[in-house]
Amino acid sequence: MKGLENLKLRGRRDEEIVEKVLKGERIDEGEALYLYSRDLTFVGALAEFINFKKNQNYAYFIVNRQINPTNICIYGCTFCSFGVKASDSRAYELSLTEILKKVEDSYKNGAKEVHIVGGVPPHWKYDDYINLIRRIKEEFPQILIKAYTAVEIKYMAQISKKSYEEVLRDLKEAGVCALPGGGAEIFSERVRRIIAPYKASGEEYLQIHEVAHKLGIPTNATMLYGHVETLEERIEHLKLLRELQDRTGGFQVFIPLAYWPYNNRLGGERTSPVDDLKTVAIARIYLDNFKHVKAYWITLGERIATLALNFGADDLDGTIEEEKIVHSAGTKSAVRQAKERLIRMIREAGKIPVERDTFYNPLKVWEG
Ligand code: V47
Ligand code: SF4
Repeated sequence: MKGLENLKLRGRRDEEIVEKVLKGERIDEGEALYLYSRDLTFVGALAEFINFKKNQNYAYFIVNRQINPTNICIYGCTFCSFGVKASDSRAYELSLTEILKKVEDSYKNGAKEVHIVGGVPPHWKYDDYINLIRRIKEEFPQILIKAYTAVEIKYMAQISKKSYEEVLRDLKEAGVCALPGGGAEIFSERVRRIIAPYKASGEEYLQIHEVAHKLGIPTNATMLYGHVETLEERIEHLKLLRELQDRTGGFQVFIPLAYWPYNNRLGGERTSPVDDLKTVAIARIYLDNFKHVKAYWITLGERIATLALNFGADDLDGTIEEEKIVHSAGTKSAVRQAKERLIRMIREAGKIPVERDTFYNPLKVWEG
């Protein structure tokens, strides 16, 4: 990739940032914040320069299936349109047989991964969480299981009186190979008091991911943006992730999640395309110790997700098959994508599609 010589610089601050990016040095929090005031093409060019160094022209996707076993949840986060009380007419809970059938269908269609995340129901016992994984692994030993957010893991530790380490060891032994990044939202206590006062705190989220990394379980990291947080609070969130990644190297990917404001108590407005793309790009520039940034097409929509591949993202997530969390909050994206469509989106962005597994091992490259 070319250098950044054609960029229009607006002053000393721009020069300093460009110099750092060219030298592969990290930018600080003040610079990350400043980038939000710059135009999209400027931050996009810097982000793509870095993305190219890390991933060349490749962009990834996975054939996977998301399973949300239940929407019953004790936590009542105000931004969430998915979780409901057990007494709610919308409450559902899949049986083990139904879940295994979903995994079987997807497996037959070439799925390499199941992503399991749900509400936290008051009646689930510790063994329910563990047995679900064990049964999937027994029936489909080839499929990779990315399961349970830090929120669910904290709850499991609470009800079993086990440490995070013991819970994570049990999950690993049962068949979990990676943790998804959900539950991070925004780490700031001020924001959490408004949007998620009861579930695992930011500090607990980070502790659980750190323990997972020490046990050799890779994890993903997310940030839910576009509700009541300030730009400073977004950057603070990224700072905490970058610091943990410096200590462990266990994060595989960063996933910015655009907030959808419908059918929940928090309400608000949708994020703008410029904000979405800047957030992807600034994350790509600031998180120099993350290899991958995901453009999650469910929250971004297919069009912005495709564009994001030219603004620092190198991964689209996957075929998904079924998604309830963000669809409850109003996203108009499809619930599934054919593999061919993901390949087309990546090609449209001028990148080379790579089908991957959960760990970003390439399974097939569509060169040419
Ligand atoms: O933690 C909930 C988010 C997350 C809304 O690790 C909402 O590969 C937008 O984390 N608007 C769960 N987002 C999903 C998640 C995820 C998804 C895909 C891949 C991976 C991965 C992780 O969904 C929750 C929350 O941050 N969410 N409500 C909403 N109204
Ligand atoms: Fe429950 Fe998760 Fe929704 Fe919070 S975001 S209410 S923990 S399902």
